[in-house]
Amino acid sequence: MIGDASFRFSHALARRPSPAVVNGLRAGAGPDPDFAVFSAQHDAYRKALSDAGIAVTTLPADNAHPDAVFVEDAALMIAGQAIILKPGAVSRRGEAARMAEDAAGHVDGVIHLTDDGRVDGGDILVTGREALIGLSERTDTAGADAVGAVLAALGVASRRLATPAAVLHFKSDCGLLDGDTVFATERLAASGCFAGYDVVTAPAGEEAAANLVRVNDHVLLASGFPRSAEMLDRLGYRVKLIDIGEAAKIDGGLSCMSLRYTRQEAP
Ligand code: CIR
Repeated sequence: MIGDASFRFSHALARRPSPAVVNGLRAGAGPDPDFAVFSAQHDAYRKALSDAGIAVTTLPADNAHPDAVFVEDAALMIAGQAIILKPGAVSRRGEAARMAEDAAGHVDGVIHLTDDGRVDGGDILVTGREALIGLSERTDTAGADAVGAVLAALGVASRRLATPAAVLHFKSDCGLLDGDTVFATERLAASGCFAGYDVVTAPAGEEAAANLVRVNDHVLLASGFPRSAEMLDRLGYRVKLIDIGEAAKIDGGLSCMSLRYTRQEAP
């Protein structure tokens, strides 16, 4: 049982964007992000985590990997461990080794996946009960099963699910509101993958708002989605709007710019 540990955290790792971020991967042919604006938005993002009571460690930029600012895809932090993942995009594979070095010292242990396969952290939603692992263009069955086996050894149940077609990551379409409640797009919720959970559906046309992040008592929501903000506010959540417009140009969301975890206290 993960319980509130799925959204209550003491610490986070974030990586400063590098100037190479302008070359980040994107599905469409949209414009490059502006490095200076991206950096300022990243500063505000980290401040929002701090305001929610998180001690944020800012890792140095990784100039060799344009997408390295999206740290969530390289590791899964759970139960005091950093599970080092296997990013599915060829240009992102080196991010995992770098994250293994950077995460050591912040967690009790670093676990490497030994099996074949590919898995991005953006495809893993940890709820209060289990880890939901979406198969996608970046995460294959072998990768999902490899993470599932490690999670099982840590006492965490997991399920393998489908990500809607043409959606980058499972979590592009959902975020956790509390251990039993998810905010999700209609297209993802319609798959039935959240049966047994309370589901708040993102308003039509605001699908990109779905990747919100619950951190302690705050819900971080990308700005520009007024109906989502109003809906969540009405439901009693403390919504904090964050402008991540530059990250969005290269398909980045809120969850992917930090690895949130709880530092185990020494006995
Ligand atoms: C990529 O395509 O890999 C990056 N440009 C964006 C990754 C966003 N990661 C995430 O949503 N977990």
